Amino acid sequence: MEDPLKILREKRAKDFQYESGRIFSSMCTVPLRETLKAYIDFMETNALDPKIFPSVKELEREAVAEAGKLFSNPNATGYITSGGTESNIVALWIARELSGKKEVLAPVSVHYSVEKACALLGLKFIPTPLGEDHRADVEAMKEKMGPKTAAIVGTAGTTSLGLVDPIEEMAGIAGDRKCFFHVDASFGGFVLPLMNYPKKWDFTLPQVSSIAADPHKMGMVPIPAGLLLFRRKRWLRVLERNVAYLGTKTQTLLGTRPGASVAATWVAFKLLEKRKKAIERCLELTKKLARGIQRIETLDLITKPELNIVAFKSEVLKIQSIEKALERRGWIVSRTELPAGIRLVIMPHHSPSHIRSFLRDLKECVRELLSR
Ligand code: 0PR
Repeated sequence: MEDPLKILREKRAKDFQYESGRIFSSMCTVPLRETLKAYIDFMETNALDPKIFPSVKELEREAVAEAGKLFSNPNATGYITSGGTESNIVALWIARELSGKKEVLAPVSVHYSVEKACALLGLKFIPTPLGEDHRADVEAMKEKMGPKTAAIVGTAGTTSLGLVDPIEEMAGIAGDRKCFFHVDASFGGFVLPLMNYPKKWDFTLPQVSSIAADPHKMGMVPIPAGLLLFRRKRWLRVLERNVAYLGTKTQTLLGTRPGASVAATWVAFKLLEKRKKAIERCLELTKKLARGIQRIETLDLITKPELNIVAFKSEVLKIQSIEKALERRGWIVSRTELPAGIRLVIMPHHSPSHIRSFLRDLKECVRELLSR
């Protein structure tokens, strides 16, 4: 019989590798050596069962405390989730339980997991328009808020353009109605605090109720790892279940959960300087890439990049043809919908030479498509 591990290796070898620099479609990346080591060391641990693994409980408490400090509320509570989707589901679950209301307002740019969470929780998802700057139109959102609004959601680092919604203005309208305000910083949460971002977006604003931020995106932690934080300790207790047969209680959506993700996230908080450097490199490369794209005729940036995402469109060429032409040259990119364009996420696995060769190929693609 052929060695099954050999078969696995062969299959795996057909995947794209982050290290090749050819993946521009992903918010995930190569984990830091230390976070990977922590992950492997805790591979068999289960965060559900602190009787067997007390270390995991301790590490989770410490990681949440670090995250609380990072997001300007040392008293925040929360836990390590499997990623942005779980965090968004649980935040809205708690909003529903606390408010007893059934409607959620979010700009159309919100990640699709918010609509999914609403469907799961029996909540009505009400999308609200964007302003000309592609960020939430706060006035339009205010008009749609009413006595049934359970929560509003803002995004710090939108999925398609990497923009930060006007969180401070949104906090204003949430405060007026004493409404739960969830900030999805799944992408931006591990970037904004390390780049001296000038605007307020986190628990500094007293109306921000919860924050999702994913270590498995810009935190350089292996998949799966998300972080969900709440302003008040008592809110998470709404979900508490007694697990009598284990002599424990849980406040999480999942039962068995990887302690490996907890250990890896804990280590990530100890590697602030390393991550800061990686982020600075990404932001520098983002500028280079954006400048390069601006110089290519027929291509236009959709917006000035705020985080490490560049998105461009074309009035002349079809987006799908550009995507295909790039694919033929071995590049993986993703798309934006509003407006139709190409999205490039610049991650720690990218180097200056990757950006240069991507720009060279993009120029060639455009030339090829124009000459057809
Ligand atoms: N919130 C925002 C703002 C997101 O961008 C995402 C994922 C989520 C929540 C959901 O997070 P999880 O996927 O962790 O549940 N956005 C990524 C993206 O659209 C997901 C992704 C990651 C897609 C890696 C592809 C990929 O290779 O890029």
